[in-house]
Amino acid sequence: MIRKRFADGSFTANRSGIPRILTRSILLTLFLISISGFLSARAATLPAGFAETQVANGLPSPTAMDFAPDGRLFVCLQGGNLRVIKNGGLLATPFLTLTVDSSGERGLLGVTFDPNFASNNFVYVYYTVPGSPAHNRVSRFTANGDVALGGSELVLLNLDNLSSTTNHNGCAIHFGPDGKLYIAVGENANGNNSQTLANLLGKILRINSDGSTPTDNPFFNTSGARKEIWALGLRNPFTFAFQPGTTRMFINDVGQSTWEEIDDGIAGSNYGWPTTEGFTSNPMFRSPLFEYGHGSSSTTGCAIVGGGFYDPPTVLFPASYVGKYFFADLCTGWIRLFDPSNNTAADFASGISQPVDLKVAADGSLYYLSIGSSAVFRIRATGTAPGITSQPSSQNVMTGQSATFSVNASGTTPLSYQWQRNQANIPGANASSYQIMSTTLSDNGAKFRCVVSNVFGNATSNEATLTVTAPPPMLLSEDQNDHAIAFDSVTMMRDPFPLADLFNFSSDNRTRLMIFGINLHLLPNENSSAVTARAEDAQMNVYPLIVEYVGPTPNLAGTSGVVVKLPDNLPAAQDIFVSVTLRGQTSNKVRFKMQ
Ligand SMILES: [Ca+2]
Repeated sequence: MIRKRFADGSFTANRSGIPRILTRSILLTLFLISISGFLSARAATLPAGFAETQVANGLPSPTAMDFAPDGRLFVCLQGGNLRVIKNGGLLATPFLTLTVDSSGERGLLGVTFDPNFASNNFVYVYYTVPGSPAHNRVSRFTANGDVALGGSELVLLNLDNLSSTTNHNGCAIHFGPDGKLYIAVGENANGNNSQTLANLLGKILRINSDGSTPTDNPFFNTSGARKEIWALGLRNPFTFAFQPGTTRMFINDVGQSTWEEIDDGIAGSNYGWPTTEGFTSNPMFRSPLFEYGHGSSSTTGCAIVGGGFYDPPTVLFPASYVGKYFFADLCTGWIRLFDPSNNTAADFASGISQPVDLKVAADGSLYYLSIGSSAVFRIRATGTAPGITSQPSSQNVMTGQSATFSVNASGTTPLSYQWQRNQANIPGANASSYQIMSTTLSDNGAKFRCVVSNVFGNATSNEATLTVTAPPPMLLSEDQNDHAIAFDSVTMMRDPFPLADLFNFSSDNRTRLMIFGINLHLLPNENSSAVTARAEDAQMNVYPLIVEYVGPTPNLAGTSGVVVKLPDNLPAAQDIFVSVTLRGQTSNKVRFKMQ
């Protein structure tokens, strides 16, 4: 229905959208496929946590669909039948059977419902009226239950006569938040139509629901302009959508041979066709918000179809989908998701056989209409947010040892992990386990937790506490005994260790002593006052020692020197035992003797 037409006109389409020139060979192929069963609906490829079901099939050459406010789904068939899917089943009797011209891309092409449908039962359709010449028309019918009331047609707008060219009819119709009926019209494969205000082709039109023209239309007072015109410069705006709850409108304009466009629907805009296609810096034209090129990849295609903002009354999909815009490509069979906040698009579904329309349902599921499957499908979210199944455990380690925290979580994959330390993200800590290779006292007391996420939500683990304990300080003694290794002067260095003469103290015998130990490293916020020292004599009398200095020993990695001032009353000529205490842990005792 929306196939490209090349300049030489040799590439027209038949009613199934298959180029007529190719019909004979394709028909044979389809016959062979059909008898082998492959023509039955194939499943789309969906992200993890999504599933689809076929809602109805047996819908030949479908063109568009829309939900009635009561939840019934109406499907336009190109041949003129408007079918109804109600309570999950396709009703046998069409709502309406129109006599249409269904050659090429013509036919019954659009349907929508009055904002006050619940009280007035008005249904609006867009179809091609047969004749010489033919023309497209927007009419209103009145529903009587599941069928149209006989004789209820009210013709709202007859569009300009068509040429003999049967493609680019546009066709989407929707009510805007202003209660006006917007109509997307193709340019009948004549680009000149898009730029003239003298006809309605290649435009977005805006009319009142009774067919009259709103006086605030942008060209209402423009001499020579058709007053229904709301925007121009479009090629084949096959689908468009309003964002629920806003005035935002996106128009999908099918491109010729290079770019497919998502255009920002703004009154009075000129979208540039046929002067430009895709992004433009020409100030005369409104450049698209998004374009994608032609091709057969997961991000390219040939005809943009189906627009739907994910803003349903009931949100079924992950919250990250809200406010984004689904669109599809007829030829490459994918549905992608456009993010209006940054004008980028992401993959969603693929492997669909010629999608032609899509709609977000009130229950939050996504429906799409497939020409290739002659069917309607419903995509729903089945995924689950993460749940923590195994919490990280608190760890007790000595300084220098490693510590590992681990979490396990349920939920739809892929799961992503972010470890936090004291509730701040740790850069790069994005696995299910987090390890500190060598703990230090600065890690003591830190709390670790993990936030596990997927598209359906996130879960935060309990906090685990890391307790790091330093080994107790130990004073160095001579090999095989407890005689202190010590200097009796801070300024005097002796060599080799251990001291050759344990009793060779300074001349006053009351000066300073430098003893050596390990596990006496001070933290950045500590100074020598963190270390206390004491001496005991043989009678168990205790002598507090004044600690004057604690610091690393030059050229002897891992050891610390502690300078203490000896008190005057320390007895001579007997063994004195000295010990040090750091952070509540007291060292061994080492002995020395004053002469
Ligand atoms: Ca354009």
